[in-house]
Amino acid sequence: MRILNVAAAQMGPIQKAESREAVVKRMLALLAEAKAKGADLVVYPELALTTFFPRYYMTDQKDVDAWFESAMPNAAVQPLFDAAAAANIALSIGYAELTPDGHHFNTQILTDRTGKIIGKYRKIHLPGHVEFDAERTHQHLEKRYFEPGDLGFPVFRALGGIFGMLICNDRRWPEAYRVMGLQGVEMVVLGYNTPSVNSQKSVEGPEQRLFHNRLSVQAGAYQNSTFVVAVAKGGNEDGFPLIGGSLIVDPNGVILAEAETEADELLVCACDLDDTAFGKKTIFDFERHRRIEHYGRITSQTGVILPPE
Ligand code: CDV
Repeated sequence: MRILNVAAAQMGPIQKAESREAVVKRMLALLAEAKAKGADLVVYPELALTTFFPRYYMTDQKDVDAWFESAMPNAAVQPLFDAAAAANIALSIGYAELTPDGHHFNTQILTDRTGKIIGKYRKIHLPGHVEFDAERTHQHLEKRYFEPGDLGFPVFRALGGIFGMLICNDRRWPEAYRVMGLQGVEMVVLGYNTPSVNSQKSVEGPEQRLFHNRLSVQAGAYQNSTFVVAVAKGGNEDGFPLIGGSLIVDPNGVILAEAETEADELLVCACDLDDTAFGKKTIFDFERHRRIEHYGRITSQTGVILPPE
């Protein structure tokens, strides 16, 4: 048995005017609860330190850069790293990363139990658009503010297991999970900010969004025999509602825990990483059953959806 107590630290809304210091206080409260419940790892959402700023159209790069972190940890976040290290708890946190040479990424990190960053993932599937789009009910400008991640889908040996990270829209892409599945991933941690209504299809509301969230997380888990810990930022951010629905799923695709609110809420599950072994040895034995000669379209750029005749 390799038991890991994982905590999904769902966060309620963060308003535009809220400071990082105020947000970190909330993250510390979730960490304290996680410590009391014996957590080994606490996972926070995508862009956990600020409101979901890609909904705002900005033209001045200084205004954009104000949402980014040029160091991690930094003064505002250091208390969280210190408290986690004192509690012997590892962290995974999403934030907007500005690199020393001026690149902008939507990033998730994994620390060890001492607060040392041992893994980094930069979001690859950036949804949304580059320019203001009046056709949409609300804007989603990730393509304007971030570059696609340049690190691939790496996995990291940590906490006695093999960990990978995804960020939000990535969870809808089976090949993103698969690349980590092929590296033996045992737990995928991911954060998300999913608007409650599809900006391009307003009949698609929260029920449908929650359904697709569960569907993509449960399928990713089952199809790669891995735990998946999916953590939302939910609730109403300055008039823009986000789904909650954080969930922890086992390697059979079964939901072990699911958030009941759209507020700050902690889910903790004891996950036996050895439970990933059966599926990996049997149906998902990639060496024996994989047929890569038929998968060319995934990497050849020839995938097109044909219009109806
Ligand atoms: N932050 C995201 O990547 N959100 C997308 C929305 C825009 C569809 C998501 O996949 O949830």
